[in-house]
Amino acid sequence: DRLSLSFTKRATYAKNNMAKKLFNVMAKKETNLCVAADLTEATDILNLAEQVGPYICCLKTHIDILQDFHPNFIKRLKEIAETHEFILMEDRKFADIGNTVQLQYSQGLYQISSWASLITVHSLFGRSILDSIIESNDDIGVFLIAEVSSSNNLIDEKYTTETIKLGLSYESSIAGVVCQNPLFRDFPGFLQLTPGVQLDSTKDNLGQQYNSPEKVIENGADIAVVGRGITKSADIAGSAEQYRRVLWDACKRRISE
Ligand code: 6AU
Repeated sequence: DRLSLSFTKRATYAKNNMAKKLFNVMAKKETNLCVAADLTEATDILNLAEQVGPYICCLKTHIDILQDFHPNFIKRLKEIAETHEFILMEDRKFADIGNTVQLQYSQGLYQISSWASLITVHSLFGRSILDSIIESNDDIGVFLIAEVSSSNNLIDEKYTTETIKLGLSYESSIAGVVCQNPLFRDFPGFLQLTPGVQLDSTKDNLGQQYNSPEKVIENGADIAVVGRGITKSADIAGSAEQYRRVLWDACKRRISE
């Protein structure tokens, strides 16, 4: 059962390079916190990255919400990621035919394939979406979306099960799965990324649903994504440190080897 294994041990099971890297960063920095940098100005994201850097394993962006995107922003973000040893994830949630996804992934304003170590991908379009991404860049860690945190979403059990199967058949490119439940306990090389995490709230007014840090770890999360719980806090660094500690303590309780 992956839930009882240490992250150092799980790194040895990972077939995907980025997953290996992520496990090792998590173990070294003692954190399973990923911050969702959902801010619209470049300097705000850079300031956030500097403040939360010491406490996170991963910083997740939605690059297309930036009002003032410039390639220099990526250069600076990469420097901060290197200094604080965290990994960049672009939460693009690709969902289209292979040809279009290839263009969205490697062309356009954002050139995602040139800087994001991790990306999110919908399983909806099947194998061709993964083939097209790997053809553009085989040194990528993909998180496949198997479940979502939004209320009244349309994903059913079959879709979730088929998503896990698809992921398992692309072991060397899949870093893990975005989900809310422990769906793949027998595959210690995969990471479970769980969003919808907040200490002070159970929902927002647009369908987002939150669980506590303890609850998501109990539900199998290896990495918890926290956005507004941290970005809206008056003390960003203090709040990131607090989420890191609560998540890590909860995680330590389930690890026995
Ligand atoms: O903590 P929040 O609600 O401020 O932000 C949650 C972040 C957002 C969402 O785009 C993302 O997590 N997210 C995802 C991801 C990571 O793919 C899936 C999902 O089911 N729910 C969700 O909120 O950046």
